[in-house]
Amino acid sequence: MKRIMTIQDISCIGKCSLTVALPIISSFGIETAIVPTAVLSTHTQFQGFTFRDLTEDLDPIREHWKKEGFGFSAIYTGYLGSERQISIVRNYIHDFKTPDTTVIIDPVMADNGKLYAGFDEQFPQKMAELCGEADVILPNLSEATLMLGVPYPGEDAAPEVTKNLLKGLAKLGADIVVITGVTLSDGTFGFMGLDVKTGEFFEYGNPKVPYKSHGTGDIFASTFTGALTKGFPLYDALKIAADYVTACIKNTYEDPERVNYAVNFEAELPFLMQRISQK
Ligand code: PXL
Repeated sequence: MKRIMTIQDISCIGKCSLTVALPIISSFGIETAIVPTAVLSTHTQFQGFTFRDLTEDLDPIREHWKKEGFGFSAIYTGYLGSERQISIVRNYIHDFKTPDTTVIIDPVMADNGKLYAGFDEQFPQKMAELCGEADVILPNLSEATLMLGVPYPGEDAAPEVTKNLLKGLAKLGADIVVITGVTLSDGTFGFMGLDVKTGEFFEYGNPKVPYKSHGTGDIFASTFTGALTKGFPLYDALKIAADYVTACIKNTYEDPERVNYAVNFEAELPFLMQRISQK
């Protein structure tokens, strides 16, 4: 069985980071090895969340895994709580990346043009440096602009603006750069990407559902990581992720009993399974 390492926090309530990465990657039939960076009572969109920093555990976990000789098909990182954790992640990549390991970095730190609570203004620069270690990066528009130090153009940014951001991100060093949550020229909503080696742009979108919630970036990145590791070609893996996220948002939008802090990703796991089986 293939094994993916994912490094991010546990938000006990919030349906984000590890609490979506684990079920989603597992549903691809892939072992999910978790490196929990922190335990929070909820994600940071709530007031008064608790935060147990697990930084001190990260090096011992890495050392033990090294000693045991564990290998990984992919290393996927999401929310990291501090600059120190970013340097520790570098050590994980250094120790476990082989020619058969894909490094996927989702530089989770912002939405709607604003950094999440707890991050200082230096953080995006450090995250940008970490992105140089990745094969694939998956920022949203806010994260892309913060890492490039340019103004946030808003969710309805013109496709030409997004293309220019992709050209900027290409300089960070990853082979494939993708911006999620963007409006395409035909009015659909999805992702735009650039294959840095070939200079080829690509995009895919679905009709926009007028509903926004938290955790959708993590669902996208987890699904993409699972699908790519399962053997789907890059563009197909991105499309599966976009379709699943759209299904989750739509399901939530139509649910009169929805919660306002996350999407109904559980209810659409059968859709994801069906989508994967069409390989
Ligand atoms: O979904 C991204 C995310 C992950 N982890 C934590 C968060 C957020 C977004 O708010 O607060 C702790």
